Amino acid sequence: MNPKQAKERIAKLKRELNAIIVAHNYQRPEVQDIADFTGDSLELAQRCVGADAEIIVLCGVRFMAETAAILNPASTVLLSHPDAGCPLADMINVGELKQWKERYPKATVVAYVNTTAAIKAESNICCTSANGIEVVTSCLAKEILFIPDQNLGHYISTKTNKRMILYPGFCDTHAKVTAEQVSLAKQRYPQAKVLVHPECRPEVINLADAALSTSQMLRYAKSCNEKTFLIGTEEGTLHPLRKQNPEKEFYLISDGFICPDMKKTTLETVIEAMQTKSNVVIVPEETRIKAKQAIDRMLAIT
Ligand code: CIZ
Repeated sequence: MNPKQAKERIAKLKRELNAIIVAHNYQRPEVQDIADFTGDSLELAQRCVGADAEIIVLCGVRFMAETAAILNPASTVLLSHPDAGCPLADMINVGELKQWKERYPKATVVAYVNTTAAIKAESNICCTSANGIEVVTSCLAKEILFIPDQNLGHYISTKTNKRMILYPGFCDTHAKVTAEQVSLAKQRYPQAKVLVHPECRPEVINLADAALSTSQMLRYAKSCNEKTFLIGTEEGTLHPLRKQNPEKEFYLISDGFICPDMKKTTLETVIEAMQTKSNVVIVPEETRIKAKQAIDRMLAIT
């Protein structure tokens, strides 16, 4: 099937199934282009709330599809590839979280959305890379147990006055960027604005002009007068950046900024999931209700 046929097939399946397709900014360009809307995980979570669709096809990774299922119990959520997971989300399990909670009984547990539904259900409130500072600042407790991304947690700790206990998880893809790569890229494009994701290492963030989620990068690039940008996040983000700003130039800080799980989804896997109604994401009701409370607390302040 060529790309044109694949797109037509997807459009037909969407009508037949009363489905919507949502895609993360890290998806392949052709997958982003067939989506009803794209965004970071906060935007996807918000846009899915009350979605008037029998089926939501989530082009992203499993924790994102779980979030859509938690917020939309009346819809069936299909993940765009059965094995699209998130190594960061898998770095903490419920047993480990319970041990950390026992060690820090007074701490409020703030869970990055890159966690499983079971972990969200054991947490007080969720956050994303776009609203982490707001969420942590809103917590009454002085002590925050932040899970599972230590780099995002460290970045938030520099912007708030909380005592942050950081679980030692990290994103393989963002951890690859080094301060040396940023310095080299800046030598090549001295006038460029450097935008990195807060999942990057602290020494990388220190060299950047801003640490932003992907949707914040999109807003920043649009409103900034600068014409050249060095980007420190997964390469999929270059697609909307370039599409929305054809007069500007965007370069990755270094090659190899690719999340293998995000790239598992193709137009063919989307068709397969829709045609066979497979990869249904099911969150047990007890877990869903508890996880939803942590997500709702986040949405209420964002
Ligand atoms: O929050 C998200 O969706 C992630 C993982 C990255 C981003 O900033 O879009």
